[in-house]
Amino acid sequence: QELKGEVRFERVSFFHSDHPVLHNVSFHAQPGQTIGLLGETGAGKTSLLHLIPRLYEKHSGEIYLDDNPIEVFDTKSLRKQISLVPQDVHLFSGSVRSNIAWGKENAKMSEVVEAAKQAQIHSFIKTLPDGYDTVLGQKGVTFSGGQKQRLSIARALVRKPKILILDDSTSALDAYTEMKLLNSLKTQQCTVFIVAQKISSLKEANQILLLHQGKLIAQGSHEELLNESPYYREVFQS
Ligand code: M5T
Ligand code: MG
Repeated sequence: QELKGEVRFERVSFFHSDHPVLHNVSFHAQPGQTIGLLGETGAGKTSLLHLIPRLYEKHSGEIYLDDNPIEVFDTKSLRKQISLVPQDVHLFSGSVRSNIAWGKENAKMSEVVEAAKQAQIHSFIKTLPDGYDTVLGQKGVTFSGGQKQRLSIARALVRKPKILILDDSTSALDAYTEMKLLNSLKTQQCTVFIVAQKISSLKEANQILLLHQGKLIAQGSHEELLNESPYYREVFQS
């Protein structure tokens, strides 16, 4: 089935073996919205996001995608339409182009370039000795942390996902590059989930979900949370 990008959690709880990780989490993301996730290390951000492409099977409560229970989707078609940029970036020692097209080997060159532009890495690639044909690790070409992150975001975008999950994927970007990237994502017809450590990365999000020890302790826009949540103000403001 083709996704529209709506995601709804209703009282979702989740355990890693016997360890409680998420407790009674409810939220509703509309197609095209940007949803920020904030919370201390171990709060459950990655676990919550991994439920969306069904990387974990057993949860209680309900998860709906476009009003259908998530269980009706087969995982293969789901993962085609949901791109997840994991917390740890994996690049291999092939060309820049093949790294971006990884998992979508039939991608046209124009699509690869478009994705790289959206991910704010195109102009850097143009400075490499062989451009998109440059092989990572050869001719002394190495990527910085932030360049790796943008390459892996380009890899996610080339699949033209309906849901894009950025799990701490912009942590190494400067504020200006991050803002340009998030603005370019807004022009996609795509729901974006973004984990960040700083409020400044999430100011423009339609909703921010604030997790604490597996519980959603606040949710709303930046302005709403500033007014309503002392924890938000104190812990993440800097
Ligand atoms: C949430 C525990 C982890 C933590 C909680 C992946 C995984 C996690 N956990 C397990 O017990 N087994 C596992 O296989 O679950 O972890 P998270 O969702 O990874 O938290 P986070 O993404 O908010 O943290 P971080 O550090 O990425 O900001 O108690 O031990
Ligand atoms: Mg995590």
